[in-house]
Amino acid sequence: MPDYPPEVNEASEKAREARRLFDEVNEKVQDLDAKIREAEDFANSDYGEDYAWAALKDKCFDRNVQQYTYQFCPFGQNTQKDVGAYGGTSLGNFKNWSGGETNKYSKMHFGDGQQCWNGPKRSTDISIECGEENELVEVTEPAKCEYLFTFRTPLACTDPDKEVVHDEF
Ligand code: MAN
Repeated sequence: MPDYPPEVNEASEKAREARRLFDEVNEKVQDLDAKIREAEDFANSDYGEDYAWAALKDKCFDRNVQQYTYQFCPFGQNTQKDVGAYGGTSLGNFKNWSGGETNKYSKMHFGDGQQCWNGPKRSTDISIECGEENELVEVTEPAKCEYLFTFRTPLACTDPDKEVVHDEF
């Protein structure tokens, strides 16, 4: 170590400490930024009345059909994977609820999946039914690279508390 004058040593020590503090604060800012983005994403998503459908966020459901494992990830990306293969083919990302005005939450549409050879980008339509458990019960491909999943979930069952009560006379 060369012999620097004490003021130089002091200044360089201060600079080191300032950098350490900066890195510490910077890391906190990045953490907070990520949390803000996550909260904004959540606020901008449609999880239905009482956010009930948020229970399926970050969950995925599998079903094997012939040589494929199909995976349904409700607000994420669906995939088709050759049994035993690594990775998979994207069958689309969640786009929107597509049950129409009367039954919006009975269907989901996924689009912009992996391009089909001589065909469209892969897409999935999900038909959602009432069932005792969350389960992907059927997978078909009605048209080339257009997939149809049937998903059962207790979330699609009518809440007895919310059923229309008819006046009794
Ligand atoms: C793969 C799969 C099939 C699809 C064909 C189209 O084999 O994704 O589901 O029909 O590609 O070429």
